[in-house]
Amino acid sequence: MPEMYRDLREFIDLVDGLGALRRIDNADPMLEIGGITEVAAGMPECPAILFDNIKGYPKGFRIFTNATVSAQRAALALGLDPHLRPLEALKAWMAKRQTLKTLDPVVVKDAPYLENSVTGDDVDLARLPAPHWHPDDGGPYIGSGSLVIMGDADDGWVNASIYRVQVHGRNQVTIQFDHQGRHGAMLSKKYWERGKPCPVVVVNGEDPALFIAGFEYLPAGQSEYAFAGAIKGSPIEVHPGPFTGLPIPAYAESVLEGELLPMPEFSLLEGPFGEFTGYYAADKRPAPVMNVKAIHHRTNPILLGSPPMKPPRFHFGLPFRGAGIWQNLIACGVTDVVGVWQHVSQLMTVIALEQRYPGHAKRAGLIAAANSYMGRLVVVVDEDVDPSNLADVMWAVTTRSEPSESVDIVRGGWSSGLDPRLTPEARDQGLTQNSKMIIDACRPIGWRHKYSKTSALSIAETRVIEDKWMASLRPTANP
Ligand SMILES: Cc1cc2nc3c(=O)[nH]c(=O)nc-3n(C[C@H](O)[C@H](O)[C@H](O)COP(=O)(O)O)c2cc1C
Ligand SMILES: [Mn+2]
Repeated sequence: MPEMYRDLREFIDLVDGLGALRRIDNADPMLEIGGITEVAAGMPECPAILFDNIKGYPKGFRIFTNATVSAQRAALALGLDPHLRPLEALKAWMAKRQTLKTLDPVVVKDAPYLENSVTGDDVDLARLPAPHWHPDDGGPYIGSGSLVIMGDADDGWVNASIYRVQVHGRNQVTIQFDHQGRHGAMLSKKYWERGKPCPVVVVNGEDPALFIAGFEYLPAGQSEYAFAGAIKGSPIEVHPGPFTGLPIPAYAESVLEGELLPMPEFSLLEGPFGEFTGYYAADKRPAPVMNVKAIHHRTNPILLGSPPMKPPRFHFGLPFRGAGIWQNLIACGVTDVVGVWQHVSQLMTVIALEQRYPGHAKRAGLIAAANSYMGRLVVVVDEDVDPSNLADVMWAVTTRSEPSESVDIVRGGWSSGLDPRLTPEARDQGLTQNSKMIIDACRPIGWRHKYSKTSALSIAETRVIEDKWMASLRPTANP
């Protein structure tokens, strides 16, 4: 079992130990931190960055970005061996996720997040750095990878998910729900219908297991804390917030406590904010307002920043939603799947399988198309092609598919309002659907045994060569 971190600080130490951390001083939260983060995420080694001495802020008030953007660090965050190859890491996660046992959080007395507190009139969000991430964003966002905590007005359910949080002055922020099915939207509505504001906590600088849990589609009633505890193999330690009483991760770096005011009576114009597609999806729109009643932070707090960026850069270097599709295929009885991957920030899904019967590849492609959120492209390849390697996938597309025979288009599939290719009319009517192209890039099942033999090394042969000779090929081989 690889080392497990207690909090964000320990995770950063582990990243440093892997040689994947860069430290940057004197960057400007106005566009520079966002720009550096995006450029770094596009580099082959995709380093994580710890910003300190941020322009306009005292030393020690730090921002950490690209936390889990590489496959290696996504594996590390999941408690998997960071040296696994990406597809093996995703497979290990798929297997771990299938048997995950949730672990309820435990309440502890000590809470480092309370080391420094201000309340009432002393609350001033200018204390904490909040970057302006992309040029046309509507303002600074303290919450790009922050966790938003809310409880059910009647029972003990506590929800903890990632929603973006824009700063609007000394003591107000907005929280943005993509749609009314978000648990945060449902829980706040329940308070509002009773004429009450909804107690809410924004956790900045949570540990990466909480960040991953906050992105998972968990059923209503289930706590992301319990899922994060299962990832870590030990319960999340929480301590009730002095203002809200909501359980807050004890080792959170910084915390905003307050109330979310009822819509539509109260609102502020939110956004726009660059999305993970690499585009803006909407103009400024009304969003619910949180009155911040208290700010707590550890000494020298670290903000976990995770801005959406132009693809293929994505918050998570392992395509977690691809692991979900892999599980869907297994659940449907599709056998012989050797791998599933997603490229272009989830917008393209690839399945590799060993074809056993006519229709096998199409069956897998249709299931993946049905479950590919926003994606327009599904490719099915043979077992000798590594689905996580886009060059290999395109080699298969260009040498094994015949466009006049191998392409199907399914209309009216699952997309969202973030899709830049919705027509203006469809967008106005809320018709957020797109079509999906399925490319069968497998050798044709009927004559696959007569197909030209490949001259390429197989995946296994490649591994043997790598294990024996890779050291000689590295730049450090010839001193
Ligand atoms: C970095 C990041 C930012 C996100 N921003 C938002 C957001 O602003 N609004 C939103 O509704 N969902 C956002 N999401 C997606 C939700 O966190 C995700 O769908 C989650 O499963 C929702 O949880 P819930 O079912 O408890 O509402 C974001 C996810 C990530 C990883
Ligand atoms: Mn939830």
